[in-house]
Amino acid sequence: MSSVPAPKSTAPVAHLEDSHLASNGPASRTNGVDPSTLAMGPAVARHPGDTKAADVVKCLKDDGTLDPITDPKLTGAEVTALYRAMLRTRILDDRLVTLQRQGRIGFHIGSLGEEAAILGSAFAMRPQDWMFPCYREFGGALWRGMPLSRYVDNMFGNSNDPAKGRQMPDHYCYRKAKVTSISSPIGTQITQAVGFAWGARIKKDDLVTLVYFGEGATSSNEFHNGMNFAGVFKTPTVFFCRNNGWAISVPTERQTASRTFAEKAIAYGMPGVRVDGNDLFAVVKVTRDAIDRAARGEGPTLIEAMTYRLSGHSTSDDPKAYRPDGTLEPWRAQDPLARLRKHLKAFHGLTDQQDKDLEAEVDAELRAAIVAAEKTDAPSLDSMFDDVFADLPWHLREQKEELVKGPRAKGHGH
Ligand SMILES: Cc1ncc(C[n+]2csc(CCOP(=O)(O)OP(=O)(O)O)c2C)c(N)n1
Ligand SMILES: [Mg+2]
Repeated sequence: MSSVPAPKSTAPVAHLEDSHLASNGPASRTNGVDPSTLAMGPAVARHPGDTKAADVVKCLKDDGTLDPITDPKLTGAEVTALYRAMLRTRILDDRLVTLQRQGRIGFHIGSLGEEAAILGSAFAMRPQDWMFPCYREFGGALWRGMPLSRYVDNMFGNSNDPAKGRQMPDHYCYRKAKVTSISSPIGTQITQAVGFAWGARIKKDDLVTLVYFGEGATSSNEFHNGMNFAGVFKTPTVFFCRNNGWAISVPTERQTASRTFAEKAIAYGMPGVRVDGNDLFAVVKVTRDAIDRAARGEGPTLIEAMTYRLSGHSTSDDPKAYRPDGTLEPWRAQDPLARLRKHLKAFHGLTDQQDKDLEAEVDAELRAAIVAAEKTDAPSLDSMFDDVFADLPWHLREQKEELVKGPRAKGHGH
């Protein structure tokens, strides 16, 4: 497969307001676009060089220093905690892929390379805000307090899993931390987040909903319905689009003819902002600004976090079948974890030994959670009839009786 040439940065210089939210200026469809790319549609975040465009909010520089204008001023303890959370997410991803390859779990959909976008935005949320995840945000849910065991139980679908193994892996939920359940059909969580926010506004509850979705979801009805409703009714919603370059095998330039995903906000009367999604500090800054704005009653914001999916879509996917050779390396050089590590070493005294110790500590925590989840029994076979009807209808009662007498009920792990 021939490799795709790295597109030149196509973004025009956009004026940024103090809050770093791009203003609702007039949209120019061809502004700054290299006409030679128009046949395929303009390239959108297909090369890390695109994140250097002037309208993309950045903070963490190559030398590990922070831009004082966009610095969200995190404490050393906060940065270290976020680094640990990103590291844990990465190691967890690695372990879960191995478990799937060994046939011990059925599936995993990871966030390799997208950790700064996910953790930075989750960090910016306030305790009273609600997270409506897509499916790659387990790191954010853990950050908000979902216990690791709760997540790993779902990965194994064991009897401790609240869904009792009736959902796919990576379909966790944790109401206590205000993390809603995962909706597999693309985009459905967007309208849910808008409706929830509208309800809160009517009740005068001080909360914001933050909804995650991939750039592929911008082609769903729900994206447009949700954005339109949120724009008209000024719901307190933050739309967080992880532009990771791909929707399974469909590249961003086949997803939209818009110059950027952020500019779609203009049509719905809300601000849209592009941020370097591999820059933890910039992500915190723009998300915090958007949440503050929503909380002040000024309405929704669309954030486009420019990042890259360094792995396959899921363990069921082999990106070698469609990802051109040589595309990964430039993004690997922008690895969000490595960039943060550099900052921590330069400004917070992180040593190689401390880094290794941290990794060992996280690893031990994960191993313990995996051992416990694997030892836990599978849900009982007849539990598949629970939780839908208060009183089982006669035909399901009959099926249940037949099932528990049958040979499958005697098996372990079903
Ligand atoms: C309505 C619907 N259509 C198709 C699918 C199959 N599907 C699962 S993930 C996915 C790609 C989503 O891409 P994107 O929104 O960019 O999110 P990413 O996986 O890159 O994070 C598709 C098409 C689905 N789950 N739901
Ligand atoms: Mg995507």
